[in-house]
Amino acid sequence: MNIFARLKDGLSKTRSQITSIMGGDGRFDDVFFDSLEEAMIAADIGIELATDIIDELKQDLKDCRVTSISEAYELFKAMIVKGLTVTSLPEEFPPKPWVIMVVGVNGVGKTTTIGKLAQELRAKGKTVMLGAADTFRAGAIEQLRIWSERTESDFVAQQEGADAASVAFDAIEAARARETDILILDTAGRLHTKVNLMNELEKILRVIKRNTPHAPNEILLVVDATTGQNAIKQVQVFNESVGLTGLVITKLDGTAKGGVALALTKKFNIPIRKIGVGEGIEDLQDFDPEAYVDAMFGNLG
Ligand SMILES: Nc1nc2c(ncn2[C@@H]2O[C@H](COP(=O)(O)OP(=O)(O)O)[C@@H](O)[C@H]2O)c(=O)[nH]1
Ligand SMILES: [Mg+2]
Repeated sequence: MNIFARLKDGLSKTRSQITSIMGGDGRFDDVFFDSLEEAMIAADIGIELATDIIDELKQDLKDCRVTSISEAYELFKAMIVKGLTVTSLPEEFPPKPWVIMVVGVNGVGKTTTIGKLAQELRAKGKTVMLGAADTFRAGAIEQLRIWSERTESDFVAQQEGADAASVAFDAIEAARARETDILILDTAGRLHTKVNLMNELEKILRVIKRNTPHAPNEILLVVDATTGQNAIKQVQVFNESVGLTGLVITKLDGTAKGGVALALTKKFNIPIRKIGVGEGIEDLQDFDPEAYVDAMFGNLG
């Protein structure tokens, strides 16, 4: 199954709801608007945003004198696309290394995303190093090491329980010495408390910045699409602590909850850099708002 098909598959529930509403007999009545709103809320767009979208749609229908459902459908989708700010990962520039720090709570797919990203960058001919600054579990270090082998990337780690900031420091030094193009740092998602976790991330940041003022160039938060509205809380907390430059939304395969991409963009205006649509090495995509909105909201044709 190709990547777009997999994304569509996950979002099929929302899509069939919306197409059946939009394929109705064409009256813009309360039933129409209510069912559209419900379908959006079921897709995890969030009540606030769904209500805003409906209000804006009602206004647009009036302003544009739209009378047919098919025109309303296009208007609706264009409105959604417009609301999605996206920019792909910037091309790296000197001095080397370009440093990407990856953060997020446990289990969202950080390490897997790093592996996929390394693969993509290697395929573009870049040299990549992975730094295992998630020192919380030996398993986490080993998992990243395996990805480094699969992607023929360099690997820097210390033992389980080591100071994460010290690993980050070593990795940056090694990447500079080897003139590596891109260093990607994995980080922990679970310490004993949220305060500990944020302190650790802030310390990593301080150590990186002191050593290499241009870094990190990117701080990506990975969020799991299936966690729903809880993702909003995660973005808020990590953004306050470390200042995010981009989001990666994972597990969009096999979820009907794709609306979270919209909810996050609307609330934080942090660009979605990548989306994850499976566990495999090739299952990382650029976020294409039009393709995404088509996958989520369908087509009548
Ligand atoms: N279906 C699916 N599974 C994913 C995706 N990304 C990661 N996973 C799985 O999620 C689980 C946790 O991933 P991991 O990278 O270890 O998360 P971490 O704790 O944030 O580093 C693993 O079983 C991954 O294979 C995705 O896009 N789709
Ligand atoms: Mg991990």
